[in-house]
Amino acid sequence: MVKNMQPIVVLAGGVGAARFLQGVVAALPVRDLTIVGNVGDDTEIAGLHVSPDLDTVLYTLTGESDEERGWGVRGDSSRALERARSLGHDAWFWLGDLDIGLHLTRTEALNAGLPLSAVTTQLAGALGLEDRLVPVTDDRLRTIIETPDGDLDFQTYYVRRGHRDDIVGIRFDGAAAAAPAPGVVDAISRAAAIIVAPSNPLISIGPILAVPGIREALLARSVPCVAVSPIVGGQALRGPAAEMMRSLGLELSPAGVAGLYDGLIDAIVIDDVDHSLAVEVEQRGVAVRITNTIMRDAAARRHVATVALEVAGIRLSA
Ligand code: FO1
Repeated sequence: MVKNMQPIVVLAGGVGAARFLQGVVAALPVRDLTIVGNVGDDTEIAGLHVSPDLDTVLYTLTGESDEERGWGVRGDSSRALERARSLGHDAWFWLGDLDIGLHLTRTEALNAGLPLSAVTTQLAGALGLEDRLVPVTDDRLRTIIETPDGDLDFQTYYVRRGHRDDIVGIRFDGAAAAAPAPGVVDAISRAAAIIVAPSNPLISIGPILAVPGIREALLARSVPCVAVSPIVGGQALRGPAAEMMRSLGLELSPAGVAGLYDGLIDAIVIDDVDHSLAVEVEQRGVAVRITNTIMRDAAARRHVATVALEVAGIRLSA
């Protein structure tokens, strides 16, 4: 990392963001990259603090992730969970053995009083992450999915109940009282560019924007902020974004995404299949770049990242 370089800040959720970030890292061998991660999905499983989105980014960028699933450690075993299940533990949330090792370490450090950002830095350093990964806040923030039958915490909605419930609302418990983690606002304020990764705008980027100070820092920017649409051809690239947006009556298109980021982004990268929507997006005052955004392999991830960085005015060396 080169000192005194202005950081590039990426607001990131889970799998889509992690794959995009692989592209960023490949496109920018020399960089000062700050990844601001979502913690709304965080959960406690049998007392262990699990941070799925932070871990997905961490495992992906350190080459450990399970590429097919997108989360967890590649080739991980499940002996601990099988043992626990045989002893009566209700194992609805799959935790591999190596992953449990990380959760034990994180939980112990948190219980000893270390903030999540410091623990994340420690874990990232130990696993060899070269970039700065920081949770948006050290405070407790949890995404709650409001359904006709009551409130569900995010992982109960998503994993335990298989995201089949209708959604009447989404809220971020703890957000109003949360403070940005150390360095987050500073990184946004000093950034050369800000990128919103192709993540679910409601439950991945939403919790980040809900932390007081983040939206204000973004609104105060004098550098480009560019989003990559996670909605392609009326579908989400991954996860439940499509059914959530539909449930809430939101327009399921890059224009709908641009609307959710109203005032916060200057440009959005959309997929070739959505080219006819460019005018509608531009009418919202957001510039559009059209390209193939499907991030199937390393070359495709690098391509999407390169385009987003170029749109954000970042010059890339050949
Ligand atoms: N997703 C599942 O669909 N089922 C699981 O059992 C599961 C376990 C899990 C454990 C650790 C982790 O970091 C992620 C895990 N995920 C699982 C994925 C996670 O629910 C989602 O990736 C995010 O929370 C959505 O962004």
